[in-house]
Amino acid sequence: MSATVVTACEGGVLTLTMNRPEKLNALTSELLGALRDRFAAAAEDPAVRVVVLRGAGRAFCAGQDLSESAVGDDLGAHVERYYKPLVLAMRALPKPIVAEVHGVAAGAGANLAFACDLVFAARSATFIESFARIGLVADTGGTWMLPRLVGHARAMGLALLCTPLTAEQAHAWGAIWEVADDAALADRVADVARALAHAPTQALAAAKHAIEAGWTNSIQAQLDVEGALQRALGRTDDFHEGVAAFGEKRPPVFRGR
Ligand code: T3D
Repeated sequence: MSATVVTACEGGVLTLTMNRPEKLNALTSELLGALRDRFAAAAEDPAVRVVVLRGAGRAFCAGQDLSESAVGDDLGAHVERYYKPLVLAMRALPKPIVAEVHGVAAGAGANLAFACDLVFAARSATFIESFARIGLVADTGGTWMLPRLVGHARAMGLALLCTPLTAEQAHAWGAIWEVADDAALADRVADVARALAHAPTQALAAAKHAIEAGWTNSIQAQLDVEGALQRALGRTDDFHEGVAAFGEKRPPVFRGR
């Protein structure tokens, strides 16, 4: 197991900590590969019901490690080999991913956060689409995700001007779910992750899948998606438990099945 990603799983919550604090968790091939492997494993592991992605030290992630030898060789091959499978694994994961962002999230680090399902940021955090500062285009799915999150005009401003986006602004623009006081961030994310780990996992997976599918579907196709998902969910133990608990006026106990 790679120490560049510290892994902890407790109570259904898998916490992945990017762990190169001296380099603001800049993404080496090893770190990227480890993240991809952890997300792939999480998909198969019934003990995992939610994933939290965070960074060690004073930052979330400073993007691609610019000192790595792969950089400058064939960046397209590097994107293909590491970034693409990582983002696809995150988007396909049938479990929610929560980003806990503090300090700076720059370049691929920012877009890694935006590829998560819920982003919580410390009030002092900043997101920087810093790619053009070094002559690159936003990657890690940023050109797909940003306009969907903040709209075309703001996505263009972020990509062309590389202006740091404060957590408050990111929240006001709808790019992230919540801003927490710096000292409260970890506890807030832990509370939310715990709640998600006790939620009906398959229903959350269906919501994630359906909302993403809706970006490209017609209303008719999307209604079909919803119908198919609802058919499957109607046969889950968690649906029966949810209805039974409602009738019995007690909190439901969802097992993710
Ligand atoms: O290969 C491909 O597939 C291409 C894909 C590219 C995807 C991308 O992510 S491109 C964008 C890459 N990231 C950046 O351009 C950001 C570079 N970093 C910065 O601009 C600044 O470090 C920050 C604004 C993020 C933070 O500034 P500050 O002043 O808080 O910290 P610092 O002093 O600059 O950094 C602290 C250390 O981390 C420092 O190391 P040192 O001098 O103490 O030994 C610095 O060099 C290192 N560091 C920060 N970012 C990176 C990095 N080392 C390697 N790669 C980095 N991206």
